[in-house]
Amino acid sequence: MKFIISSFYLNCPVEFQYSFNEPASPIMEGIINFHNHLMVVLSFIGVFVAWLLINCIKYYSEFSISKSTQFTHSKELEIIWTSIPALILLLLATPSFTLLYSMDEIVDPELTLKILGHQWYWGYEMSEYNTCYGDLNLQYNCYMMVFEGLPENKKGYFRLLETNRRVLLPTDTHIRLLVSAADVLHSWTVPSFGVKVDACPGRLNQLNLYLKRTGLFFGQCSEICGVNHGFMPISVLSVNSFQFNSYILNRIEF
Ligand SMILES: [Cu+2]
Repeated sequence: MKFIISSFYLNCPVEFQYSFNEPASPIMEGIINFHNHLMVVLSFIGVFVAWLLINCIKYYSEFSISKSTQFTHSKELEIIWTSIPALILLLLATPSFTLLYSMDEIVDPELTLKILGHQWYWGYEMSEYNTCYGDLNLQYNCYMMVFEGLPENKKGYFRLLETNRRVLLPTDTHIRLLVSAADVLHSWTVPSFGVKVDACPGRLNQLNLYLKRTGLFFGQCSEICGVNHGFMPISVLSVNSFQFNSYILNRIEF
């Protein structure tokens, strides 16, 4: 069973895209807000520095000696140009660290998804259901589907982003991601979730994920891992928790 809805286009990269994908988690909303906040400050600094530079060229060049000969040093100016940037950095550090530490916050998770990076596909496992319901096959690998392998009507499918099976996740649920790798370094990344977590062999990385809306989300391995690094995409389908449970228990795969 495959979902094709045009609004899913919001969650994957599109041609000439110059902004972020639509956020699906509070973390990504925080990242976008911080980015917007940062860009305002950045614009003011950019304009101010350009203005300073132009003025310096204009008034302090070797040809306009009248002003530059009289000006050698200024203690006041040095205090100002040290303290103001320090103050700006301090102002930016506060929201930055707040966001950074909120990402590390682990809320008591209801569900754990184990992610294992391989050369060159992703392996997934969800053990909670296995212990409750025995033979549910919730350990699977996701390989990229080559364009030729996509269903007859290719409309709505994304080249180099589709996988043979999609990772099913519930919305409004605290999910724990446990990420590791079997061979070399990989990185499990989904831009709409604001998630980029390194998969290191011999090491387990933990991350909290909370999805706010349903949708089909795409991501790619983001740590160079070999020749097929660009061909191990991630596709996640999020549905509400009621649907999630019924799909899992009825063994419906996406
Ligand atoms: Cu890779």
